[in-house]
Amino acid sequence: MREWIGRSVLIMAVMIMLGQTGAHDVAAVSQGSQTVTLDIEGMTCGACVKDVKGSLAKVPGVSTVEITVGKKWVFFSDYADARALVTFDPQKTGVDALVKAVEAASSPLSAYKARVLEK
Ligand SMILES: [Cu+2]
Repeated sequence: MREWIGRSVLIMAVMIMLGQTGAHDVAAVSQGSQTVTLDIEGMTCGACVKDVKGSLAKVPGVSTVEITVGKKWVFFSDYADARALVTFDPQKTGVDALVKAVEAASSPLSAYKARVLEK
């Protein structure tokens, strides 16, 4: 009898866990955010990173912008090897607008270019 109760508790726990994963998937889909990785060209210092990041963050529909730069000799930043991970709402904006926003951050001193790496 005791073993039977233990087993049904276990089955119920598994069912609850499965139910939760299902609900989580639905929530993720209805939220509808998309992530894209852009390869950014033309940045040479931390100020460039700030400019590009700010320009991307200003695009309506963009929720997060994360810029990572490469490493040279272990601790020097390699700005030539940079990427931006952008999360956005595909109903409000698109990859083309993000690429344009990176280019729009260009100044007479530095021209930035973006290329889509992964959607
Ligand atoms: Cu710079």
